[in-house]
Amino acid sequence: MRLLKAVRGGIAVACTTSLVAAPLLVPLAASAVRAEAAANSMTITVAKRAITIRGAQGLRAGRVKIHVKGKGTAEILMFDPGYDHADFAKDAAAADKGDVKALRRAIANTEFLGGFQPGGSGTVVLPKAGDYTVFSFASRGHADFSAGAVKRARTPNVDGKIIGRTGPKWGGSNLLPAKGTFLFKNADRTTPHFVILQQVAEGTTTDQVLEALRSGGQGPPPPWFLPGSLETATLSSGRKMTVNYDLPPGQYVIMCFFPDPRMNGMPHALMGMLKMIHLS
Ligand SMILES: [Cu+2]
Repeated sequence: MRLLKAVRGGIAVACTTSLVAAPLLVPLAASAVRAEAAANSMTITVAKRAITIRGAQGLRAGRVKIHVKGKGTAEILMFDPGYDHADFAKDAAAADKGDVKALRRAIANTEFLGGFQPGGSGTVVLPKAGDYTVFSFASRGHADFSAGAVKRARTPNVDGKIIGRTGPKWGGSNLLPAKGTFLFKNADRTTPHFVILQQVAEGTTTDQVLEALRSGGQGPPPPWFLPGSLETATLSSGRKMTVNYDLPPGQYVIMCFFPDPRMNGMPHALMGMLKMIHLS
């Protein structure tokens, strides 16, 4: 999971080194925090040493509003019986060093339910009453919480869709408003995915991006690389989340760097999971 971790840490992949580091995501802080008091919601703060949760008391399964603060992307996870955060952390570290068996084990025993980068917000769906864990590649800590019986909630209105499909490839909207909420759904039955939206110069092709990623990131950033960016946490097959965002208008490439065990841990973007969209 090396590349995945690198991206998570903002160190970024290949050509994107030094570039993904400056997300322009406008924090939706104030309004999100106020809304939290009333709804099935919580605020997660990711620090280097610890992850803390506010508002998880009395939380119910089903759709939960989440707001993330701090230093890293928060991932909501649900583990299979007999597998826990310690196992996951160990397998993730081993996978990071190229252990594909550990990568497979982590995927097989973990439901990735989504999450957000610092300043980000949206909704995830907790499938059932039970125990959940918040994890971040940017933190040594983790946080556990429990959810009660499923509470039915209205599906939020969305302005567009980003869909992971078997291939792996991207489906969904070609055009989104520059500010709004998108649905991210993983309809790929074979593997988890996450979303990185990276702004690029108008007219940039997926071939150009692929070439830059494969070149290994030596030298200055490519001229088409622009500052707008957003990332989500990972979703397992069949899961979905909604993501609030506010980005500069323009052309964006959608990428996923989740490592594929069938390809010896190659990130999906390098397998060609790239798509161009426009935000206007
Ligand atoms: Cu992927």
